[in-house]
Formats: sequence, C-alpha cells, structure tokens
Amino acid sequence: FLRSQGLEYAVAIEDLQIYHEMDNIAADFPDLARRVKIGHSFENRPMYVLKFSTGKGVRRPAIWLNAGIHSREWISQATAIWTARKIVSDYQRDPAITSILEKMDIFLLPVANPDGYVYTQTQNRLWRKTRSLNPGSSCIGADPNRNWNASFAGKGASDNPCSEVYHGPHANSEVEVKSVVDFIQKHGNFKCFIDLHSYSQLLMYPYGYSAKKAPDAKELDKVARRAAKALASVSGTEYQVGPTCATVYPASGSSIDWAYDNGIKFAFTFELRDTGTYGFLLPANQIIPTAEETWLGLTTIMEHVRDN
Ligand code: ING
Ligand code: ZN
Repeated sequence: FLRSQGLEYAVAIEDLQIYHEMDNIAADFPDLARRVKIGHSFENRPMYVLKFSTGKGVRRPAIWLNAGIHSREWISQATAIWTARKIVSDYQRDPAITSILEKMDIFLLPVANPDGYVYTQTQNRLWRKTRSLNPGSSCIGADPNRNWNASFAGKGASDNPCSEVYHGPHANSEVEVKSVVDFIQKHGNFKCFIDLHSYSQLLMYPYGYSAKKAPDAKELDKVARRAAKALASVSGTEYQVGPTCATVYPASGSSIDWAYDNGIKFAFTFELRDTGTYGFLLPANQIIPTAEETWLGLTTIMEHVRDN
C-alpha cells in the first residue's frame, strides 16, 4: 500500500521518534538549540545533530558528543537525548553548563547509525553494524567503529563482511561515518570528541589501534579519573579508566583514535551501564539514573576542555 502511494520514502525518514524530540527541543529553545542535518544514512535517513550555541554568528571551539554508533547500545541514544534536554533546561540555571556554553558550542549526534537503530527496533534487537550492502556477500553492514581513517584495517578489525567488526571496504566507506568526518573537518575547530557506547562501565581514551601511549595520555587519564569520580558520586556506579587497547582490546579504525590523530585532543569513549547483568538490554528504569550520572562525567570533561 505504501509503495503504491509513493510513501515509502516518507515513512523511511519519519521512523525515528528521537528526531521529533530533537525538533521539539530546537522549537522550545530557538536561541540556544538548532537541529542541523549533516548528511544521510545508507537507507537515506537524515543524520541530525543538535547544535547548542550562544555565540551569535561566531565559530567557537566546539565539542562533539556522539551516540548510537552501535545500534544495539540503546542506553547510548537514550542518554544522548536526555542530555539534550538537560543542556537546554540547565542553561542559565547551572553555572557549569552555562559557562561551557559561553565559550564553546556543543554538537550532539544522538543517532550516529540510524538504519541500524531502526533495524534493532523492528528486526533484530542485537544488530550492531550499519545496514550497507556488501557486494559479493550476503552479509550486511560494516562496523562503524572500525571504519574511521586511523590505522584502518589494522588490529581488532576484520576483513570478513560477516564479522561484527568488519571494517568495510575502505576508510569512511560508511556514509554515516563520512558525514561526521566531513562535518568536523569543514568546521575545523573541534577540541573534544566523546563517543557513547555500552556496556561495561568504562571511560577510555586513545589508543585502541595500538598499545603505544598517546602523547597526552597523562592529562587524558587525569581528566577521565576525575570524570569517573564525579559520575560515581551520583549513585556509586564504578567506572574503570584507561586507554582502549589496554582496557578492553585492540581496535583499529575507531572514532576517538581518528579524532585524536586529527588534532582533537580530548577524545573519550564511555561504555555506559551495566557490567553485564542486563548488558545491551538495560531495563528502562535505569535510563534516567544512567543519564544523570553520565551528565556529571560529561560536564567534568567539558569543563576541563573549556579551561584548556
Ligand atoms: N565497544 C567498543 C568497540 O567499538 C572501543 C570498544 C572503544 C573500541 C573505543 C575502540 C575505541 O568495540 C563496544 N561495546 O562497542
Ligand atoms: Zn559500541
């Protein structure tokens, strides 16, 4: 029926409720938040960011908050949209976020993998990758956190399209990744890149692609430990802190390694709740507690970025 009505496309782009909430936030706070389309997904869904800015017409140093790159990690997208509401409601009420926004712009991408996210809602709750086609294989998708141009196709990624960590045919082959890369490069003044994943309760910094120490490891470790402490102060949730490679496993082509090697010093990955009791299937009653504690971790990092 939809096809006969020519509505297939219209339905495809309107199936993400989070996009409506982004629109609502922008409409409620027109002087603070704007919804910006930065590209589209393989299946042609729009990629939307919320831009939070109090600087009229000036390009301030900026912070990138990324979520949902792995579609099944639902607490990530949920935390992101909660964070969006938190930013607009706390501006001019809470001194921390207010001072951050007096100096910097925040760009928030709550659904970095929209096709995968819809697929987890309709077909397979545990889908991780994009939904791109692989010529010569019946397997679908590439791992969008192995597709960035940072030691691409190195350790901890697979050249098998059927693998959950398939790196894709070339760096930035996934249009969702390319859209973010192009936007960040064109902007040219990002100081911080934070990627939200789940699960394991970890706060990590580069590198994942090798065991080499990042030149700024000392500072990143210090900031991350402070952020984890602030996070834990809310309800006692404990995070482990360290470089990706030593904390989880080697992983090449990741977003934060790309950010770091392209001049964005403050590059972090959060692995949100829990430690495995529910894993990706975190119960809904943990969404707000997770978002609330994560907020303390995020603001701790953003305040450090503001002052450095
Ligand atoms: N974990 C991350 C993954 O992409 C990671 C771990 C973080 C790798 C940062 C590289 C860089 O495998 C999950 N759960 O996705
Ligand atoms: Zn992930």
